[in-house]
Amino acid sequence: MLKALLFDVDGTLADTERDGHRPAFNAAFREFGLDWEWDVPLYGELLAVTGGKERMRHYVERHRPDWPRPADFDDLVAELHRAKTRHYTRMLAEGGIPLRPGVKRLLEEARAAGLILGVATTTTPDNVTALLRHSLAEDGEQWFAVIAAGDIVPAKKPAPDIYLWALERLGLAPDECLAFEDSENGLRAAQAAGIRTVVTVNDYTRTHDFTGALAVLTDLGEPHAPYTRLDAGGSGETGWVDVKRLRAWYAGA
Ligand code: XBP
Ligand code: MG
Repeated sequence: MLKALLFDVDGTLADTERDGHRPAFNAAFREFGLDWEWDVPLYGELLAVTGGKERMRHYVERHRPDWPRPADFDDLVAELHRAKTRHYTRMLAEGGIPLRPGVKRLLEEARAAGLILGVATTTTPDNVTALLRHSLAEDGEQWFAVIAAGDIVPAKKPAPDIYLWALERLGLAPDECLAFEDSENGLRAAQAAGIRTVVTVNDYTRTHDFTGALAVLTDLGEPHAPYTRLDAGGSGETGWVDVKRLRAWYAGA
């Protein structure tokens, strides 16, 4: 029986990467006097590495091999990342980044239907709290029975660890849940944990390989702005994701 919905955050609940995380990284680089600048296409490449600290290390290795690394490079990365989190959460508090279409509607409906809600993300816990508070509801954090985020597991997506951690906390089996993801790394993580997954693509991820997803959609859709289904299983279908539709997909209808 379907008991819980587990949500990725970045790219799934909101389009946070291009206009949230990316400028926050750049603001941190400027603050530290670094001439690193992540433009939109470069950031798309860097997203292959999940986790902000891991992404910065990867950038230096791949794109700035001649940059003289200080002896305390790991400390610098940690400091940069703290600054980036500060910039990012301030951006959310100041104007917010809106939730994607259908997200708030589905969360409200799922709660009312008695489904358990959870978060499984590689991003920093403070970022999740800020997004839920400023873009969902003042008490948005309380809507979720578990918030699995950041460094609580050492191996980030596509490793299944963050999902396995959330399942253990909830005391649920993978086949009692559905996951929501926007990226191939996210889908692989959920699949490796044995959780069937609905994918909503965005500009950075629409060319990813989503083989094995339960459904691949433009977004969750609203009655006045329906999604288009992109996977071969239901290509061209339009609609909006509600609990009834999720239960049908879950049951294999
Ligand atoms: C999200 C990420 C994160 C964010 C930045 O991936 O990869 O690294 O880009 O967050 P997913 P931090 O949506 O698959 O969870 O800087 O806090 O790591
Ligand atoms: Mg994501």
